[in-house]
Amino acid sequence: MHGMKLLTLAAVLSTAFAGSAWAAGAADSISADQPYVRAVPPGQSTTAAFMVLKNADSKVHSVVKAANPASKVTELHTHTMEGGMMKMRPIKQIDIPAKGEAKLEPGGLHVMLIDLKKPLKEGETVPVTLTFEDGSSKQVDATVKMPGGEGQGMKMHGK
Ligand SMILES: [Cu+2]
Repeated sequence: MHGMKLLTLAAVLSTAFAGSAWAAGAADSISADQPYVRAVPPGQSTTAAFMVLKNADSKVHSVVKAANPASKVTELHTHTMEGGMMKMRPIKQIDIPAKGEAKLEPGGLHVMLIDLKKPLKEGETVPVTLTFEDGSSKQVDATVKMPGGEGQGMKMHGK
């Protein structure tokens, strides 16, 4: 009887501890505004997801991984100027400043969707899962939209 009580108490304590640890997770501090995936013509097998990530916390958080069911590969990318040409390259993480935001937008940071499993239809939703530096994660539902007249940066990615 006595042993049972101790076990129960230990379980309650560990649950409470885990609960508070997760409550302070990065995912709880981050929100995603206006997430969308760029609609691409049939035959184009890569596209990208854009959004504004906002950090309500007083310390920096980082997206270290992204995943989605619509493409075989998902990467975090940025654009850099190389010899007067805009080029995309994979990056390890996207930092979201304390009480600040990180803009994922055409010509800048983005989540790259490589090797689409099937063509994406406008209006369709792609659930993008972002994983943060502490292992917490968040699902962001991105709507497939036609590009609003931005540049054609995606073309340089090849494939
Ligand atoms: Cu890219």
